[in-house]
Amino acid sequence: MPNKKTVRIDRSVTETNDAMAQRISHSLSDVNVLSVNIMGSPGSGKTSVIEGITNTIPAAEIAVIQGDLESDIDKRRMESVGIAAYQINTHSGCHLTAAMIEQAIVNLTFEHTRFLLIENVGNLVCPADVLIGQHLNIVVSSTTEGSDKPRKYPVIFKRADLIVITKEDLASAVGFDEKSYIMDIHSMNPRAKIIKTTTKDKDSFRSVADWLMHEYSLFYPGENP
Ligand SMILES: Nc1nc2c(ncn2[C@@H]2O[C@H](COP(=O)(O)OP(=O)(O)OP(=O)(O)O)[C@@H](O)[C@H]2O)c(=O)[nH]1
Ligand SMILES: [Mg+2]
Repeated sequence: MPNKKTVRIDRSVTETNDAMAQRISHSLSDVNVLSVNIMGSPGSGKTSVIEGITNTIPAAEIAVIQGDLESDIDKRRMESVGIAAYQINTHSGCHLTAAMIEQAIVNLTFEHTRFLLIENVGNLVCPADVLIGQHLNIVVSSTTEGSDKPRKYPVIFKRADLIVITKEDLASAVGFDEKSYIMDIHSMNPRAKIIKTTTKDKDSFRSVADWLMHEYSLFYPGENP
């Protein structure tokens, strides 16, 4: 009887990705850049959050990598607020990978950059477990998706350092149960910070910018923005 051989493709692919992700985060640390993986459902408001923080953090200090299946719509939105952006189109891929980020970084310049914001492909499942060289994870979660999302998609919420609840202006119209949502988050990820925003109040994004600047000061003491 022939010997059985097991080929562990998944494991080796993950190891290669994770090793590359680690190199990326170290390289960014070397130049005092904080990288943030921004995840959330399609249309949850990820790009709007990045636009919102430019009222507080100068656009010159932010570089953005945009991940979408197709189009450069979000890249152009970034450029219209003065942010240098690189668009990745994954075509059928439901998440970014470290190799994609490495390619993007080569094409971006980081002269005054302190924050590299990576808007992942809109999806509450696939991006959760794939390292892409981020120092921190933000999950953007809109009231219109429903307050049951943390319980249905716990992995991504457990990974979050910050959860931004967007579309606060629509919360009562869609019956968003904020109390149960926050209780669920606290039970699965007590260390996650939660911030509520709405594009109807531009000041609501200041707390997100303040959180980013605070995290920056913890990662790079003495290099405060
Ligand atoms: N009423 C309301 N609409 C919002 C708010 N934030 C975002 N939107 C709208 O929601 C839609 C999606 O917002 P985006 O910021 O493009 O969402 P996204 O997560 O980047 O979307 P994808 O990149 O396509 O996954 C847009 O029409 C926004 O104008 C908000 O706070 N209130
Ligand atoms: Mg977007």
